[in-house]
Amino acid sequence: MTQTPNPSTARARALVTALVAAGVRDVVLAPGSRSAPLAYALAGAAGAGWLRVHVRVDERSAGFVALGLARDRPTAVVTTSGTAVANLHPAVLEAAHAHLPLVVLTADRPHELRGVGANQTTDQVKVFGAAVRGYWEVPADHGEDTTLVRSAVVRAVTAANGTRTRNPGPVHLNVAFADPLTPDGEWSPGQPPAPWLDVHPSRPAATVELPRGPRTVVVAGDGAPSEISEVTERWGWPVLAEPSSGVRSSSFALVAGRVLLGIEELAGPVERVLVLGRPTLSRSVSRLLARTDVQVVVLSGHADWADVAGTASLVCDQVVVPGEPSAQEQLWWLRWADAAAAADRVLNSARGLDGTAVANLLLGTAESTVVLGSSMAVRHADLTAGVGEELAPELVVANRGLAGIDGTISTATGLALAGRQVRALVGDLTFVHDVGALVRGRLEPEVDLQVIVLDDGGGTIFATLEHGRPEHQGTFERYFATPQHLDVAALAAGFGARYALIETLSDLGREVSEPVRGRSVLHVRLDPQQERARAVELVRELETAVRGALVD
Ligand SMILES: Cc1ncc(C[n+]2csc(CCOP(=O)(O)OP(=O)(O)O)c2C)c(N)n1
Ligand SMILES: [Mg+2]
Repeated sequence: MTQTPNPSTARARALVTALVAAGVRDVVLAPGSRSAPLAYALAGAAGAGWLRVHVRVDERSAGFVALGLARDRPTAVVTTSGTAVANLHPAVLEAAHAHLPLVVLTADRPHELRGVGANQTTDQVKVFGAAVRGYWEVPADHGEDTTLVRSAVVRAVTAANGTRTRNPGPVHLNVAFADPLTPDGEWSPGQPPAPWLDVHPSRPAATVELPRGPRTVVVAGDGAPSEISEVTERWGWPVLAEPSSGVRSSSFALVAGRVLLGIEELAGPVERVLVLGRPTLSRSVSRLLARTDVQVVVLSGHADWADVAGTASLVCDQVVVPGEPSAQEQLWWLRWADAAAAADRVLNSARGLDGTAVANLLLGTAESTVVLGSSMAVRHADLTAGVGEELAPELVVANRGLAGIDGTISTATGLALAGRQVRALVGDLTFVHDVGALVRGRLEPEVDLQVIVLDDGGGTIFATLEHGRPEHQGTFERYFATPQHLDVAALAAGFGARYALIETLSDLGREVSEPVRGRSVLHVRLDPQQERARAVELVRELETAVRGALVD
């Protein structure tokens, strides 16, 4: 006869069952004692093939691993109580701004142990503040009825998916467990549970007709509505798409969009701009969107939308543009296409190893998923490659929600665990920020992840901003660039990852033509001074070439 499980064990099993019923298939778990009932229940569920459990020691990293997995479907991350919970905050914030369904499950002491000096006990109630789409509390003492647990989980996962709200994002379930925390016997669950609640979206997407006529450009940022790339083909307008927008595969997407938009002869005549997703990478896009003489139309697949300057006059899900491009529209497109062709010639002219060339090569040949680190990695990619190529939109990923330089290797690991082959392009500081994510648990499966480090003596991006001006030279190195003593080879070796020094573009070409197998680190050593100068010079060169093409 089977014994009735103790309350914490019963609650944990009910929680895990409800998560699976609600569609969660991956859980990232960091170890702890208060969360033990969940660990045992997850082990049982994983044994029955209900879900996969990925075990990580560092909760900050675990949060980002779950974030990477959450790109494909809702993913849960489980921690014990105390500082473990707070370590999830960066990933929760990124998920909030990137609209990713991250289900945070934190273990807590029973509420009567708060504020009385109990070990590893703090106030976890709404600890993530406004960053989560919802907070649910499962108390330790609500009896044996599991309906409440089911109800909380289904509401939490529904909120994470944004099914009713069209506002996907992170959610927090804080679950109190009373002793005993260990089960009395093993759990061998049978068939996976069927969904017990069928939740439908609250209303269909709204479509608005947009007339042809005004000189229009499309700017696309991260989080652009999916499948929009194809639609842009019918519009016939120039598309200036950031790498992670999913819109660069449009045959109307142009390279060096941010340079083109910085040229008055091109940007000046723009009368209307269609914004897809949330562009964050360039000042020329922000300037365009701040203009009051331009009609700004925002397409958002979510409840909220990006309109930093407050200039938008229309927000909708989709637009239909009637008819074919007029002769005038075709000329407008050709003018931009010629300008981009001139930029493309500069970008593809023979040159040595620099950040842009690395990004160009990597995205130009991408069959695997490419994760772009914040800072120059994503900007190099933005300037150059992967435009109009056969690049599946979902292949380029970047944490643009808050553009942190933290958690990039962890995010890439999550994507690899989702079954993708992943190459991550990161700066040296971005690398060291999350280098701990290269560690592999002895009992965890290997992941196929290649990290390409642009090692350029710290934060090159700051050299491209005001801080790089000669009058700030005295503070630049120590307070902004922050070069580190980094032995990348030794670090890779310490984590058991393969290391290769990349000295030429053909070295890199060889590496990226091979499939990604296991963890590897490709080390691109760059001269800091040259790289900083190059970042500024290349933009000047592109501007000159584009202006030249417009005069011809
Ligand atoms: C978590 C976090 N801390 C600080 C910053 C501010 N920041 C932006 S870029 C950058 C330097 C990045 O250096 P590196 O990774 O070497 O990239 P590079 O600029 O050289 O391309 C810093 C510190 C940030 N974006 N995120
Ligand atoms: Mg750097």
